[in-house]
Amino acid sequence: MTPKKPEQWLQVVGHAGSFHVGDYGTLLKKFCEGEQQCYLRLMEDVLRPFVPAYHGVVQRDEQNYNIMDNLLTHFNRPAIMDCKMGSRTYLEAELLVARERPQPRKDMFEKMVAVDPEAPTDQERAQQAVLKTRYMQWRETLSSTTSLGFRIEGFRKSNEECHTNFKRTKSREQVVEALDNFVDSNKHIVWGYLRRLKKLRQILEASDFFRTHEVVGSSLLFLHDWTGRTGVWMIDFGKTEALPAHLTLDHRTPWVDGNREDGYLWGLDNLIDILTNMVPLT
Ligand code: I3P
Repeated sequence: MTPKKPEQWLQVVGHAGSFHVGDYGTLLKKFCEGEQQCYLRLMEDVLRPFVPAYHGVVQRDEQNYNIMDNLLTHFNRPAIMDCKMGSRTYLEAELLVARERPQPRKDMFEKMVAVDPEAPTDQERAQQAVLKTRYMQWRETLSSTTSLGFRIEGFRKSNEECHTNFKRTKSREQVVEALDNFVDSNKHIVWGYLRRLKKLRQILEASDFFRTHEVVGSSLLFLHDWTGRTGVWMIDFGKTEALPAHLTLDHRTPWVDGNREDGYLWGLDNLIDILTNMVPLT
């Protein structure tokens, strides 16, 4: 797959049709009120330098869009990678809905058997459908989400080569191989990413926003180009939810139903550790 237009490679790993390139270096993303609330709060938080700047809402063809900075504009034909963070990819709220009003999905059954025909249970096979939470949990254990607290969703290299086949990328070795391919074995780029990720970890540990939100299905967007410039930003807050007033998260404690923990920092610790082991000791 070799997408040519910015619109195409922006959504290499996102929901098809969710994005447009806006004017003046902006990106338009299909409106989601929860995501807007997150961006508004993030603009007031210490995490602000680690998220795209938010510029409000615009309507196009009767569809509302959130306007944000297009992070790609400051790079020269960048390589771009999306890593979905956390040890869980569905909200506790989604689990509740699945229990109270189960709605098995045929599209997810089909996606499941396309990867592993043996995966569905007898009941799922009879229904030719699976619950979304069951599909998401299966995807988590198949990939590195459960074992490492993050997974590579896809990347596009500067030569326009796209890699999105990471559903079974689970072990540390497989992750290292994929990351090494993404950076073309360039240690300088790995160092750049490590510096940025360590700073991000420090800021996350101090962030009021982060302490008070369940951050699920959110990604880190990695960008680098031939000039050696690197950058990492937090994106995708459609499934990031404010916690009740009495509750805060450390994002490292393992999830048990009800504690709302998402494993985000545990995943970031593992990602930093993996990248650290890809470069020589100083
Ligand atoms: C999709 C992926 C998305 C999820 C989407 C899944 O599976 O898990 O994160 O969207 O659900 O279909 P896959 O990567 O295997 O294609 P959300 O994170 O927004 O829930 P959806 O089909 O209900 O949009």
